[in-house]
Amino acid sequence: MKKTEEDIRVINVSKIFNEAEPFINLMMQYRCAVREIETKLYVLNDEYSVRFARNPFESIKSRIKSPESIIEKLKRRGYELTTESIQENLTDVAGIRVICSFVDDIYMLAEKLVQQDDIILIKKKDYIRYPKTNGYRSLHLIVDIPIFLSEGKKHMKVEVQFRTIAMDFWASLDHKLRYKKDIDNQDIIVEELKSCAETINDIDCRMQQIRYMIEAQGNAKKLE
Ligand code: 0O2
Repeated sequence: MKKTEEDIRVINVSKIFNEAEPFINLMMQYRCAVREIETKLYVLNDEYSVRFARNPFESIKSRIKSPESIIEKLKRRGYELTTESIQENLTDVAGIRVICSFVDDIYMLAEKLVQQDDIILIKKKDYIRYPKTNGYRSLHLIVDIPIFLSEGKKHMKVEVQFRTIAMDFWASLDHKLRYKKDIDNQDIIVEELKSCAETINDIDCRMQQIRYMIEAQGNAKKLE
């Protein structure tokens, strides 16, 4: 089969690990783990749309960390550049971002996901209840999920980030700031972003209240 430019790039970078094939295999396994989690989330979304006529999430974005970012993170943290080291030391090679309309749906989906008996919750960081000082809000889970390969079962780690649409909008702008050097008026931008984070939090709460009000009316009508 003809190799794509992307294949060639991954092979070249993976040579740094002195073991191109195991590295490529490992990336394939992380992709499989992402698919497993995505399927679980889509199943929950389908169930809620049929049973309760609503979708708990709006969209899902998934990514496998690029080989360059894997190398950079391992080096920065002083770890070996091996496939074993990737699995032992990095928990965000496979990443899924779940974008919801309402904060309640974030906690509901996260709970339903970790309740499933093949999932093990390794770590939870609740930056919604406890936002970062810059204003960043999201719920992060690191989960262990088995994938079933021809040679047997393998446990993989996946990072799942849950955010509202508004939190995602904020985080993508903040991300640009974090990766751009030499920005003028950095202090003003940081303060402005912090203030926007508070406004967004307020809007998320108000949207949630509106939904409660609409749902309460719907329930009252059913009882009439
Ligand atoms: P990228 O490019 O998005 O992948 P740990 O893994 O627990 O040892 P880490 O990696 O700091 O430490 O974990 P944490 O705090 O859970 O953050 C992981 C990811 O959350 C980041 O990945 C970002 O995607 C996101 N994140 C965390 N803090 C912020 C923030 O202040 N602003 C924005 N926009 N995103 C944030 P990466 O690898 O840093 O980046």
